[in-house]
Amino acid sequence: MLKPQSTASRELVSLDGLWNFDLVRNVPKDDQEWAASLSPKTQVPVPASYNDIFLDPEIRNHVGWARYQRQVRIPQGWTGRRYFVRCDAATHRGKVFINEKETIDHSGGYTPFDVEVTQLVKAGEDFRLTIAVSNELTNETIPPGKIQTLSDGRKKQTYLHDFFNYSGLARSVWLYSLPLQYISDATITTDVDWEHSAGLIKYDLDFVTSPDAQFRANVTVEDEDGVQVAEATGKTGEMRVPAVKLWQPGNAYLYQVTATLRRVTDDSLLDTYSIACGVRTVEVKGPQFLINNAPFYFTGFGKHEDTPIRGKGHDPAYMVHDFELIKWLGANSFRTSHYPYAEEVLDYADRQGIVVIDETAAVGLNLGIASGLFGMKAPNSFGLDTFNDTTREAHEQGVRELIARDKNHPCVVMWSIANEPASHEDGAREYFTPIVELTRKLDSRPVCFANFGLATSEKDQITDMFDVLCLNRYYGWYESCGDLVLAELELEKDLRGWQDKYGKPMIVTEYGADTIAGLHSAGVTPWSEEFQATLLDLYHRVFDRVEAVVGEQVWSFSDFQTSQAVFRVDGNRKGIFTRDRRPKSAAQVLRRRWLLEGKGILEYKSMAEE
Ligand code: BDP
Repeated sequence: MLKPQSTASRELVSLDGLWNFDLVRNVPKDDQEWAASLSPKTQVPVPASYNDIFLDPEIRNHVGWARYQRQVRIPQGWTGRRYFVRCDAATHRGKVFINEKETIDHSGGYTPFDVEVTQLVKAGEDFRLTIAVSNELTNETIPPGKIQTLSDGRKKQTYLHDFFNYSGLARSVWLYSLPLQYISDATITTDVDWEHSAGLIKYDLDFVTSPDAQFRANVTVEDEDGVQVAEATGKTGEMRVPAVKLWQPGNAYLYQVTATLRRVTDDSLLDTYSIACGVRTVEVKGPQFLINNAPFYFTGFGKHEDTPIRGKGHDPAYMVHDFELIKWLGANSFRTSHYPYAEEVLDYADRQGIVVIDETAAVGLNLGIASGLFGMKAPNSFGLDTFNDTTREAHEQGVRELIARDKNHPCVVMWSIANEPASHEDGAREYFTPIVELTRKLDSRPVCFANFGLATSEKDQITDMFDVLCLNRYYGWYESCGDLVLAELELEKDLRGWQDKYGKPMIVTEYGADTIAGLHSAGVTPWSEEFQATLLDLYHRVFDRVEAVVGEQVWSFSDFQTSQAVFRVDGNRKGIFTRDRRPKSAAQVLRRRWLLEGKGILEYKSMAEE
C-alpha cells in the first residue's frame, strides 16, 4: 500500500488540525445519525489520542465510539482525477462518512486505510467528513480485550496488554489525488553481487489502467547526489547499481527509486512515484543474524508511541528527539512493541540507519499473564470462546496490512508477529501455523515472535517455526524480585536451554526493572535507579557469555502510561528515560556499553569493512 505523495501527477492535502468531536453515547441507528452535525464547541487535535486532551474522566475512560468531524473542500483543479481520504490510523476501528454515506468500516488500529471520494463529491465542492472511531476490544480483535459492565452500569474495557488503551485519530488524515491511470503498488527488494560490489534492486509494479490503454513503465535509480545510477523498463525488473553504497546500520545510504508511467502514443506523463531504497541484505545463518553478510548484534529498546497529553499521537518533535537519545546511547535498533508505529517513524529510521523489528498489534494473546499475577487459574487462551478463528483472521489481516505498508523499508529487518502469546498452551501451534505461513508467503524477511518467560524452552510449542528467538525476561523483577544472585544463575540457565535446543540466533527483546526517577538506594533495592543499573549490568554479563545471544533490547525506552493497577505508578516505570525523556542513571550503563565500548557497532563495522 503506497503512502500518498505529492509528485508531478499526484497531490496531497493534510487534513490535520482541530476537528469537532464528541463521544457516541447511544449507537446511531442509521448513516444520517452517524454523520449528524457536531458542534464546534468541543474540538480535538488530529493527530492525537483524545483521552488525555481533556480533564473529563468520562472522555478518558470512554468505551465505544467517538466521532470526529470537519468540512473538507476538494480542490477545483481535481476535475478528471480520482481522489481519496486516507486515515493513517483509527484506533482500533474506523468508519468514514462522506456527507451522510458510510464508505468504509476498517478494523485494526495501527494500519492505514483509504476511501475514494471521486463519485461522491465534485471537484471544487466541499463535504462533511465524519470519522467514527471505536476503541472496543474483544476476544476476537487484535489486540484482544474484554468489556465488562460495572455495578453502576458503566462499561469498562479491560485488556491483557500493559499500555493504556489510547484511542482516536493518533496519526494524520489526508486528502489526496491520483491520475486516472496510476501506479497502485510497488515492491522493492535488494540484493548484493558481492564479487562485483554491485547492488541489485528488484522491483515489481502494479497499475490501475484502462483496458485499452497503451502505456509503458520506466524505473530510475538516483543516488543521494541526484545522479542517475540505474534504469529499467517494464512492470518488473532488476537493476544493477555499480559501486553500490550499502544501507548499513548506523550509516544509512538511500537511493531514490522512481517509477514513471507514460502513454505510448505521445509519451505524456500518466503517473510518477518515488521510494527511498536502501540496498542491504538480511540473512539468518546458524546462530548468527547477518546484515550485509556481517554478524549484527542488536542493541536498543522496546519502545512505545507514548507521550504526555498526546497519548499515542504522532509527534515529529518527540520522534526526532527519541532518535537523538537512541544515538546518544549508541543504540542501533528498536522493536515497534507492540503494534506498527507511524510510517513517519520508519521513514526516519531508514534515513538514520536504525534497525527495526516490526511488530503486529498481536499483544496479549495470553490469558495466563494477568491471572498468574493474581494467583488465579486462567482458561486456555486458544478456544472457541477465547482466541478463535475470528481472532486469527483479524491477526492475519494485521500481518497483511503491516507487510503491505512496510515491505519497502530497509530499516525493517524482521517481522515480529506477536508479543508474549501463550505459546506453551495447547492450540498455540494450530493458531500460529497459518499466520507464520502467511507471513513467509508475503515477504522473505526472517520471522520471530517475542516469547513469554513462562513458555520455557521445555513447554513452548511453536518456536521451531521461527528464524530468530526473541525472549522477554524478567529475572530479578517479576521472578526472584530483588535477588540478583539468583537472577544471574536463572537467566543463564534459561538462555542456554534455548541455545542448546535450537541453535538459532537469540535476542533478549525485553529485560529491565521498574524505576522511579530520583529514588536512590545504596542497598540496591528494587524501584531505585541503582537497582535498574545493576540489573542491566548483570544481564549484559550473561549475554556476553552465551554465544547465540545476538541482541539486547531493554524494556523500555521511556516510562509510559498503562491502565490503572496496584503495581503501576502513573504507568510503567521501566523506562531508561522518564516519560518526558530525562535519563535515569541506567542510561550511563547503556551509554558505556553501546557507545563507548561499541557493543553492537564496532565489531559489525570491522566485519562489514573486510
Ligand atoms: C512484558 C510485556 C510488556 C510489559 C512488560 C512489563 O511484553 O508489554 O510492559 O512485560 O511488565 O511482559 O513491564
